[in-house]
Amino acid sequence: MTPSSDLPVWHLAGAGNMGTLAAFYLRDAGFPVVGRRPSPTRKTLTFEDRRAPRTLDLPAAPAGPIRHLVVACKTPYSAAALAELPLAPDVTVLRLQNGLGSLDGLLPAGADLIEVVTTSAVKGRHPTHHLVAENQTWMGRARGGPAPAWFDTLAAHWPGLEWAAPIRERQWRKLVANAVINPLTGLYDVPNGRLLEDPDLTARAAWLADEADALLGALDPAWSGGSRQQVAAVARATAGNTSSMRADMQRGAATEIEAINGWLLRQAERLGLDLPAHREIVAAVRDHTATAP
Ligand code: KPL
Repeated sequence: MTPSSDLPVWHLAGAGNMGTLAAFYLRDAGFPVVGRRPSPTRKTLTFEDRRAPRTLDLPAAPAGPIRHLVVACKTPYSAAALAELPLAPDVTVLRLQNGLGSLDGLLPAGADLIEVVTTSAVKGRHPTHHLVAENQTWMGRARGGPAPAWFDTLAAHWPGLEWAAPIRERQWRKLVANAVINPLTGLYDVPNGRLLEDPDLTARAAWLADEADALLGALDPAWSGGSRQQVAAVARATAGNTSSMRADMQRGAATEIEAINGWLLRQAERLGLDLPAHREIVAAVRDHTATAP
């Protein structure tokens, strides 16, 4: 499809695995997509099935205010990625990140923040990214509300994309899966499925899941709980995977613990609740990161 000049131009902050996948779908939908690097970048997407590898050129961003932005960097780099970006006062932001609250205080008051939750998986490193699983993706605002005008065009080119109004339940489900699987697999340096096989890890996972349910139930009495089972289902479906936090810890990179379990702890503190399992695991991950070679 040929881009037309009245289509939104999407700026990409964070051209890692998920950001690159989003850029391909946006381009397929006919939207111009530009990178944040000073020079043009070429990306390659490869597939599990027999589809031929595809390429995408991300031109450098034009000058002028940014009205449409995808934020897909790892959460610890959000502030750096957004610093000095010329955001329009009413910028639309697609947040494609783990955890919650990573853009709090970083966007203009009039920004339209659209949260993205996906069960698709992409692996690899710039400039080649490999689409491992193309599953479901939901977009929506925390407060609910209708889809923007461009959404249907994008959904026609983004397999499994749906609008969720509101999206909070999906976010909380994903958050709990990440809050249990990611730090445990990172600290013990095991694939996700090990949580179902090792009795000690299964017990620790249950403790983390139960605490998350207690907190989320206190935040919203309509929360249906059941996180032990939900987390086990995700661990089963991704049994052979290296979680993103395990991968970060293996290469000594900053982890997303503050946006995942840290978010749960901040909510608990507001409500005067203690979450000892999450408190301990956050401390352990911080220690690990601080002492990494
Ligand atoms: O989202 C994930 C992650 O690794 O960040 C899970 C669901 C745990 C799959 O690995």
